[in-house]
Amino acid sequence: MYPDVWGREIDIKKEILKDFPILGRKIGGKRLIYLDSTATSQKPIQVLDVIYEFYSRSNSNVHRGIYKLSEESTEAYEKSREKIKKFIGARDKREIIFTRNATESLNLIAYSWGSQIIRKGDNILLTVMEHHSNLLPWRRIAREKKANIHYIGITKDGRLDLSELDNYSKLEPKILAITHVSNVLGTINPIKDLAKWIHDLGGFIVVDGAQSVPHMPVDVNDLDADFLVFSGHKMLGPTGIGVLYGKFEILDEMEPFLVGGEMISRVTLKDESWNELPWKFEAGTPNYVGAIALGMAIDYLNALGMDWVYNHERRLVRYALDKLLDVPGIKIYGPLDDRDRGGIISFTMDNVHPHDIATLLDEDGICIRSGHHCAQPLHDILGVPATARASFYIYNWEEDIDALTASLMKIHKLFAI
Ligand code: 7TS
Repeated sequence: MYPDVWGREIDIKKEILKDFPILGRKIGGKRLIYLDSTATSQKPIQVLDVIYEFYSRSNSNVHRGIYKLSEESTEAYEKSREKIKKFIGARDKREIIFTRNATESLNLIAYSWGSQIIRKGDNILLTVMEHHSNLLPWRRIAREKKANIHYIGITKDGRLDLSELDNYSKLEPKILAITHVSNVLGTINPIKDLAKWIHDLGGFIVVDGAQSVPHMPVDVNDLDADFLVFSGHKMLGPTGIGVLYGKFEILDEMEPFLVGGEMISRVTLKDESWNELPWKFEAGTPNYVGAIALGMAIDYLNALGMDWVYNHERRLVRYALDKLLDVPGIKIYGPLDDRDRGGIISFTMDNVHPHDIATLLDEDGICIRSGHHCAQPLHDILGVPATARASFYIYNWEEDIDALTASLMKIHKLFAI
């Protein structure tokens, strides 16, 4: 039992499951068990309703009309920005830029700011556990500017190898671009310590929060992150809406990424000047309905409380690690300690390809992802081309893990030599 926002005791499990219509679906006659929230989360009815309601009642473009509908749209859009600001502990709502997703946010930072501050011979520090989205934009800018890329490696148990930091200190990296939580290993990285480290060296930290912001309390001021990015669709929101947080003084100095409508202050036939923050970075008609629906997703998460979300997943991870380690032939990647691990478990099974695992689990209604999860360099280091990955969110419970374990036991028997 759990107190709801009004302090009533409710059965939280029933309440949550009732909010996700898709989870009532059957796959091949079996209950749908969704264990792929790292790729994208499911959406509660409250978020779906906002989208329908908004298009049915208030739809009109933002920041343009001076008629009632347009004022309503603009107000709802900007209110959502305010909610996001509070959710991640930003100081000023001008520090919140709406983008399409984490990938676009990272490209924006690398393209606009990276190209302003990176010079020939500079050092950019990444980690070997980055998603391609936090790897390729930096590699491109490094190639263009003739800068150097370096990678912090990992230990055998899938944590960052912090013993390498002394060597990197000597290089005085200008940027450390790092994921908060690995989408393969589940490792939660010590961002606060690393921010202090890079700031003491005169550099900046870009935090990929795609797998942290949906799952745990994140406070940009506490972390002292210069930038933080995340995607709405991984945190109960719709696709096509993402966020870029940046410290005001940095964003203010940055040149825009895309140019065109809405991001200007004045255009003549000869020259132009840019709009104020945050609109300088929001060229063209934004996904305002997506932003408003993301605001509702944040209301939903806030009603549960991010501490509850984090503790719920941590309990599931502990339970899953214990259960899965009992399946013969299974190898789990990443830390086996639930204290610094998010709700993501990648694994392989002797004699079975991860794609076969995913296909066979699908026959039991269980959705997991298999492949390299857009982290191919990390898989090279792990020495496997692919892994199977189960991941958890607020609508998963121990019975989902029991079902996963039972199916994996069956698969092991099928392939046992
Ligand atoms: N960074 C991390 C750490 C991610 O896990 C992902 C998506 C992204 C960035 C990119 O997010 P997007 O919304 O811009 O696509 N990760 C995954 C995954 O692990 N499986 O599917 C998408």
